[in-house]
Amino acid sequence: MTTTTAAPRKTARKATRPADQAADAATFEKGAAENLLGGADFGGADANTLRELYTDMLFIRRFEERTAQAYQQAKIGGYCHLNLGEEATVVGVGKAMRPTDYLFTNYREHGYALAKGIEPGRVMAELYGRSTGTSKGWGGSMHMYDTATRLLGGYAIVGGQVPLAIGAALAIDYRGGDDVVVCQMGEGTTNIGAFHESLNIAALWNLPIVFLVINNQTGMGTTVEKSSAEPDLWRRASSYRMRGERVDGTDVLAVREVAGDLIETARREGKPALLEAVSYRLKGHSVVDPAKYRTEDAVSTAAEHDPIVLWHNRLLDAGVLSEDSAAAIEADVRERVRAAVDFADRSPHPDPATLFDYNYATPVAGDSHRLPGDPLFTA
Ligand SMILES: Cc1ncc(C[n+]2csc(CCOP(=O)(O)OP(=O)(O)O)c2C)c(N)n1
Ligand SMILES: [Mg+2]
Repeated sequence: MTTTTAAPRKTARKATRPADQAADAATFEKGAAENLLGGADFGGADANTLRELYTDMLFIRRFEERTAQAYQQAKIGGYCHLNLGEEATVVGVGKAMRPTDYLFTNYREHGYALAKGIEPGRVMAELYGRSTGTSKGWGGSMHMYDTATRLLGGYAIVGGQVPLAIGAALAIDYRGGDDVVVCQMGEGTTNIGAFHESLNIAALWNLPIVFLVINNQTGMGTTVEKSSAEPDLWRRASSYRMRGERVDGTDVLAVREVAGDLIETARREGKPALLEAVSYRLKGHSVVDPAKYRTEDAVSTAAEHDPIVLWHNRLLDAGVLSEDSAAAIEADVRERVRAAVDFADRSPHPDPATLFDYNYATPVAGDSHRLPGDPLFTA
């Protein structure tokens, strides 16, 4: 059932299982064509589900656009990375997970926090650095965390989440549970040592984890071809005799299907897997990046792969969405985003006295509570 293409493409579906990985590019092409959903074939999903996927993606889009605006108004501080262009992957993976499954992400995680079911007001409040936020306002954009929905962060250090995620998978296995860990990261992250060490351990120990590589084809300003000797990232799985798949990350239904397959296999058989989701970053690396290093071609290619425009048009063509129902969804989404911003704006700032409360889980002797300007040594 699994197929792939050698290069990112609109209709990419599934990559290969390890046994298939020697197959040549022609076989991949043929397989990809056979797996086209095409026309009005939505793999059996009903119209309400298809509209819900649209609504959820649009919500993340408008939330992120509003976030960029709030950042420019200096309501949000620190670094701020958006999921613009990756909404289909975020929503598709979110739908494929059980609520009790754990999610680790990099710093580009606002959409994942929403997809995991965290109240949008709390996500925006964290961005605003308010005490009602997911991390009580001390984490900000890159450090959202919520035990209730099992979002275990939000990591600013590239790849910081990867070894921690296999630790969580080991804990699940050790306790005999049937939850799964999804560990999201960017394609640039697949070149760090901890990525390879983690895949190796996960495969050796049969840990229930899916490594989700968001191939937005850029790490800050560096293209995947310039940073990865093997830019077909799903192939990295074969080094660890792990199942590797590639999916069109701009197709929400395809992502839901392939991610669901890998997550359920991990749950059932305790087998790790790697999923490469190919998408296009619609804007710069972070809100402050004007992305001047991009060619006009790259900008227009990204716009052509806007997952929301594609899904909107597909649903319109299939009669699942009308101009009126799309407008109603738009109005509802904008109202919910407005309410989230309002909640954040009305929420209090954290009490400075709590600044050092979350440095360590347990008291640590000599833990410095020094603030800038305080003397190094107290008399
Ligand atoms: C250990 C470490 N090195 C460098 C950085 C600076 N940095 C932040 S994001 C980034 C690029 C990561 O690209 P990718 O993994 O593709 O993720 P994307 O931003 O595209 O989601 C780098 C080098 C960092 N945060 N941490
Ligand atoms: Mg990237």
